[in-house]
Order: sequence, then structure tokens, then C-alpha cells
Amino acid sequence: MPDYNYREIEPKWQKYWEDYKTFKAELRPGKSKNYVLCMFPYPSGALHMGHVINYTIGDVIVRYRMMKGFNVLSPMGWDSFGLPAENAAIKRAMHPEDSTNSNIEKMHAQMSKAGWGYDWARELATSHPDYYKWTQWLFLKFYKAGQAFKKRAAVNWCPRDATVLANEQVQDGKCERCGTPVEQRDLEQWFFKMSSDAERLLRNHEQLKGWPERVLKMQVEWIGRSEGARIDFTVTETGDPLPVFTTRPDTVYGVTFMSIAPEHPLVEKLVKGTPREEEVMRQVREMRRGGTSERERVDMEKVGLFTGLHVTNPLNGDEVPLYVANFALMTYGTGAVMSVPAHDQRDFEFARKYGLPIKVVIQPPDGTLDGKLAQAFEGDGLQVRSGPFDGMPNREAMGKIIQHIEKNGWGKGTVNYRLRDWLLSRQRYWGAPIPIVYCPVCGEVPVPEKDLPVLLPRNVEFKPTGESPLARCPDFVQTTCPKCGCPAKRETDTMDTFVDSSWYFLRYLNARDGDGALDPEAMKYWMPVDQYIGGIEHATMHLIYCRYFTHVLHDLGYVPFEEPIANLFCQGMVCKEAFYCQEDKWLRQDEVNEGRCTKCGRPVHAEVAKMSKSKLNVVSPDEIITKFGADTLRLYILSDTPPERDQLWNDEGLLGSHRFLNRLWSTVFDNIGMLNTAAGKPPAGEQTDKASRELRRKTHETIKRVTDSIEDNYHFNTAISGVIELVSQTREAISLMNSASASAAPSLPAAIREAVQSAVMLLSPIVPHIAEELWHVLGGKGTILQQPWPAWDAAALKVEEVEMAVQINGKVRAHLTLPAGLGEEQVKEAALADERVQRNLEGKAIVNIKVVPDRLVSIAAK
Ligand code: ANZ
Ligand code: ZN
Repeated sequence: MPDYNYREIEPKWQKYWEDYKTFKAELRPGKSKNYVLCMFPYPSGALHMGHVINYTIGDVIVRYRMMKGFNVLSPMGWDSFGLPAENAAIKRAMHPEDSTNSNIEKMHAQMSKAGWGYDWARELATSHPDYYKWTQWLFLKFYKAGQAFKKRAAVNWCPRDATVLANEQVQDGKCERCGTPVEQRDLEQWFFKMSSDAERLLRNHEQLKGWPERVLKMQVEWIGRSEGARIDFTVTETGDPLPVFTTRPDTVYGVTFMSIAPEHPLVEKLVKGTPREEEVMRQVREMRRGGTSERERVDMEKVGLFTGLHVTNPLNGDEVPLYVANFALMTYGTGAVMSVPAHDQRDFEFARKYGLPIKVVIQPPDGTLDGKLAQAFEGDGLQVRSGPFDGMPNREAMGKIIQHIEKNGWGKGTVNYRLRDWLLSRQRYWGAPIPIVYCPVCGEVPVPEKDLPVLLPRNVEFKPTGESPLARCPDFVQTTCPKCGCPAKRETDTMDTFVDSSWYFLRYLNARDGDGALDPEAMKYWMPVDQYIGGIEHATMHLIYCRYFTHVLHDLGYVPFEEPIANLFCQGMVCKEAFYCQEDKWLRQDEVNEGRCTKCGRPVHAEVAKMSKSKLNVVSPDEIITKFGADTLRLYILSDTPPERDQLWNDEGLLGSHRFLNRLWSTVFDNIGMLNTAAGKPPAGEQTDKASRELRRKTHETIKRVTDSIEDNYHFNTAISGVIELVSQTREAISLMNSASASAAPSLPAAIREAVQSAVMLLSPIVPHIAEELWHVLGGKGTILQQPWPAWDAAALKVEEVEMAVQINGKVRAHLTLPAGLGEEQVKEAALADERVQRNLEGKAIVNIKVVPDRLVSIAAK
């Protein structure tokens, strides 16, 4: 028997799939399509376990659906622009273009070695001109539709990466990439008008039934819809209007001070020339240097400073002090907050800190008022001290107060969103140039479509300085105005890499098409994506951006649908133990001995963490594939837990998977003669012997179980344990057949062949190389992917015998093996005939006998 030589068979089948273009997808009208998409990687140069879990899930779905008869599209490409690629290139002292392209080559080869099947004819890389030409084209469409525009704004600035960051790229006040504290800067920047899409992004959740609940929830929170009102206060001393946004118009009579964001343009104007000017402006600068992103400021210690001015409440004429406060955010609502300490905990704490009055206007149930309040009362109750609204339940008063405000021209009922416009310009080199020209005569002029792409020049000093590197490249900057021909200058910022990834799934459909960005016919056939697979970390960035992009393209008439992704699956993380020593920091596993650091002897702290280079707990997929084969890795990565859950890497489990594949291999090769003589003789139910019928039942149960598990949110782990059981039972049947009693089971060889063949087919999406090989050895032709997915025979599932428990007065006294589906009278008879039952009934009179068919006989006796 040949060894399980994965080193030979894996490249052999990979070559077969390539030579025969097994994964080539063509538009076939009338044939059911299935678009299976995995989030494309950025070409870091090496696959990690995160890729392995993501792309293995995708590949199993692809192969399963091919066998199910779908016309499957499975593309792959490269998210190759952006900071990570650029930083990696700087580190390697290479040009980003060269390092990106060489990384792509390496990773492409690694992907093939993992056995993932893609239609490589559709491969794309976002940093190639034939891709970004169309990204620029889309930008122009957005620009013309008013969806891309330039404005001056306070932006998050990472001093280390020397570029602006989207709000989404700031975490805990730090740059998501490098961890440097983020600063605020005032800059002219390009934005997409994503906030205009907030309502639709929420509304269309209706259409996203195939998305995980938690992703939708994260999006809802991120979009942050609030209903309330704009109320126009006025600065008492100057008459300047100062509107606020509030979700609690019912508390407007309880306003005891007003808070304004340090960035608010009114601040400087109001304090100018007043005695407090210097102090206020110093504080303002201090707060702004805090430099934290807006969302983080919410959690900071609340600080404020009295401006010396007041505002007048239009509803009751109260004049209350105006504070500059760090918790007031310039980019939310109007940048000013009416503060109601009695009913808002944040305002309450601020009022306590600065000795400001607290005025209850919604009666707490226990009747506490004002100064006696231990904390803000945020619940519902009746209005008090609220003018004409006294005595009204506050929920009802909200609407009434809004009406009152609107009638008097003091404001308006409004909806406010947390979702901001998308800041898309970057002061970095490695991105798609923004196709805009600045002319001294004509102003801002879009580059004509015929002049696209605006090529990213190669010879640029691209290390980050804060200024756009392209600005230092005169050949790039100097141009002529497309409108009037005057000397003009190009925009030197590049696009956020998330722009590139917001439409790549559409470009796969016509990746080689030089005549247009999108192909309507292909989109009509292939879209929406039937299954998208990727990490949960993209829930609020990529997965909102790509929806917004598609919405705009729909409005512009380019795509015939609004939602691009019908079903989304987010895989769990692969974790492993990581070890930390106070002295020597993170340690490799082999640097730990009996809980101590082998370098300094100190006790080591162990934790389970996502595999990461910094924690030295990564396992390299390449090494595993070399040592055990891709099939072992694929099987192992799916066998432990449902794939949406995080899993703990464990070397034992990996070996177990490898042993199983060896067992499967030898099950076929050890019995190949018998298996192939039995070909073409399927055991047909009734005429077969009992042992054959039992194995056959197991086979069909397993087919059903595997199919159901895959259909049930891809629970491959359950599918795998099902096949492992089937293989064990098959091996037992083989032993039986080889034993003396073989003559009692004449149909067994055929049943065994069916079992083995089914096991191979059911496993084929997961371990495709060994499956193709074994299937061939069993006489198959071509690729197993052209075979129909096995169907279970309902008749074979019929259980022949059941074990029934017999209870006497609630206690189980005997077990009976009876034919399944036996009638009630016959069951009773059999129970009473049983010797153990008779012994237990001795001297008692039967009161009642109940039968639960195929399960239980319950006897009551006295
Ligand atoms: C008065 C009030 C009374 C408020 C009360 C709440 C409770 P969400 O629900 O997140 O939309 N707010 C408005 N603009 C703000 C800004 N620029 N910076 C910081 N806070 C701001 O929050 C809406 C509430 O957040 C608004 O309702 C406002 O405080 C505050 F008992 O107005 B409220
Ligand atoms: Zn011009």
C-alpha cells in the first residue's frame, strides 16, 4: 500500500485544478449562480492563521455549492494600496510597488498550496493602474453627484504616520495602526457625503436577514440615530443665536447652564476683548491638544470653564451661564449642549463640580427635589416647573414641547446621526491619486475621464513628513487646466485605501475589461454576493463603506440593486497560549519551562490570545502545510469549534486530524481489491442482510447530518465528527467481513463501498486533495467537483430496532430490544413477557400500562 503521501498528491491535484480551469466561472444565463467572496487580503507577504480560517471556510462553501450544482464564482485579489504596504516597504527599503508585487506573487503561491480554488483569471490588485483608473472614475462620478467634496475640518492627525485618519481608524485616542496618540488639526480635506446615507443604511437592514445580528447591532450603534429637537438659544449679551440638539426637549425648562465645544467658532468670537479672553483661549487650546478623537473624549474627566457670557432659554427666558466644556463635541449635533443636571448624569457631575444649580422638571416617583438629588433622575415621570406642561407625562410632553417650539419659531423637531462624512484624503504616497486639478482661473476642475488614470509617479521620496509626498514631485504637480489650458496644479492627496475596497467585489465581475468600471450584464447575473466571509473587525468600516458605495452607484443608475451582500459570515479568531515574563517580555513556548522563563527564571504569566507576531504565539501555516499537508491543516482548523467562534490552537488536535486522514487513506488502500470488486452493486434495502442494512443506515444518516450541518450556518465541526464516526463504523464492518461470520452478510462489500465512497465525497470540500485521490483510486473520473453532492435515501434511514425502557412505578426495571414501530398491544405483551419485569411485578396488581411508541413502557402497579 502506498503511504499517505500528501507531498505528492497535493501539488498533483492543485495542478489538475489549474490545468483544467476547475474554478473558472462563466456567465451562464439560466443556470443558478452562487457568488462566494472572501475579504481580500492586503499583501503582507505571508499567510497567517487568520487567512487560513477565513479562506478555508470560503473554499469549503465554494466546493460544496459546486457539487450542489451551482455555477459558482470564487474570485481572489489584493488590497494592495495603503499604509500597511507602504510602511512594510519602508522597513524593507524597497519601493512599495516592488514589495507589493513580490508579496502578491508569494501569497498567490501560498494560496494555491493551501488548495483554495479561485478563478485566477479575475485576479485584481487595487494598486494596479487598470484597477485604480476605475477607482478614480468612480470618484469623479461621486464628485459630479455632489457625494465627494472638499471642506476644511478638524481632523484626526497621526504624527507618526503623518497622515489624517478617519474616525474609524482612531481607537482610545490612538492611531489604530501604530498606537501613537492622535492630534487634532484643521485641514482642507476630501470627504464622501456618507452622512446623507445614514437613514438608508439603517432602513436597508430589512434586506440583510443573512447578516449576523451582532454586526447589524454594531452598525446601528455606529450610525447612532437620535430623535429630538433643535432648540435655538441666544447669547444674552450679544444676541448671537446658539442652537442645540437635544433628545430630551421635555427637560428644556430644567436647563441651568449651556456647554459649548472648544472647537466651536463662536467661542473665540464671543470672548474676544472680554476680561476672560486669555484664560478661556488658553483652556481651549489645552482641551484641543488633548488631541483625542471625539468619541474618546466622552469618557474623559469632565472639565469646563465659564466664558463670562450667558444664554437665554427661549421657553422661559432664563439666563444661564455659558461654559466651554470638553465633553461637548463639535462634530455632533450643533456643537453646543443645553445642560440639564437634574436629568442627565454627565451634566449632574459637572454641576456638582462647578457649583451650578440643579433644577428638577420631571418629578421622580419618590418626590425628591433639586439639591437632595443624589444623582440625575433619567427616568420618566410628570412634568413640574415646566410652564404650560406641568402635570403632563414627560413622554407626551416631548411632542407637545416640540410643537410649541416650532409654532414659536424657536427650533424644530429633528433626527440626528452619529455617522460622520467619510474623510477620504490621505497625505501619503501609496494610494490612488485624487483626480482633481486646481486652476488659477477655473478653480477646482475634475480630470476628464479620457485622461484617466492619473498615474501615481514612481520616483517620489515617499517617506512620511506630513506633507503629501506627491507635492514634492513637480512632474506630477505641474499640469495644465483641462478646461482652459492654463498652467495648473494637481491635487496631491491620495485616497483612503477603504475606497479601493468599497467596490472590488463589483470589479471581479469584469476584471479584465478595459472599457468600463462595471459590467451591467455581469452584475445582473452575479450580484448580490451570496456569501461574504471575513472578520468582524470590519463591521463598522468596510461593511458600511461598501454598502454606502453601492447605494450611491445605485442612485446614479450604475448598479441594479442597493445591497451588495446578501449573506455575511464572520469567522472567529485563532488563538494560542502566549507567555509573558516581566523581565524578558513575550516569550516563545520553548522559552518557558514549568511555568518559568528559561532566560531569567522568573515565573511566567500565560494567557490565551489571538495569534500575533508581537506576542510570539503565531503558528505559520506554511510550516504546517510543509510538515503535514494542506488537508491536515484545513481539517484541523474546522474540526474543533463552529467556525464563527474563537478557537484555541492545540498541537495534539492537529496530529489527531493528521492521523484521521492516514486512517481514511489506509481504509481505502488496505481494502482496495474488495472495494473495487464491489463496484456497481449497491445494496438495495430490503434484500440485504442486517449488518449491511445497519452500515447503510449509518451512511445515509451521515449524509444527512453533514448536509444539515453545512446548511446550518456552516457547522463544519459537526459535519467532520459525523464522517469520523462513519469511518469508524465502516472499519468495524470491514473487520466483521474479514471474520468467520462474513457469510452471514453477503451484501456487506457493497455497503462498505458505498460508505467509503460517501465519506470521501462528504469530506471532499474540506480535504479536497486526499478526496480527489481516493475517489480516483475508487474508479472515479475527472474531478470530484463534477459529481453531485450525495443525497440521502430516506428509506435507508428507517430504524429497524429500537431499545425501549420499561418502568415500574417510575423506576426503570428492564430494557427491551423490539422492532421499530411495533403496535401498542404487542409492546405491552412483550413487556409483560419479560422475565425481569415479571420478577418486579410479583405480588402486585397492575393498575395501568402506558406506551410511548418506540421509547418507553410505563407500568403502574400496587
Ligand atoms: C439635554 C438633555 C437632557 C440631554 C437630558 C440628555 C438628557 P444621543 O442620544 O447620543 O443622540 N448632546 C447633544 N449635542 C452634543 C454634543 N455636540 N456634544 C456632547 N453632547 C451633546 O445624545 C443626545 C444628547 O447628547 C442630547 O440631549 C444632548 O444632551 C447631548 F436629561 O440635551 B441632551
Ligand atoms: Zn482653468
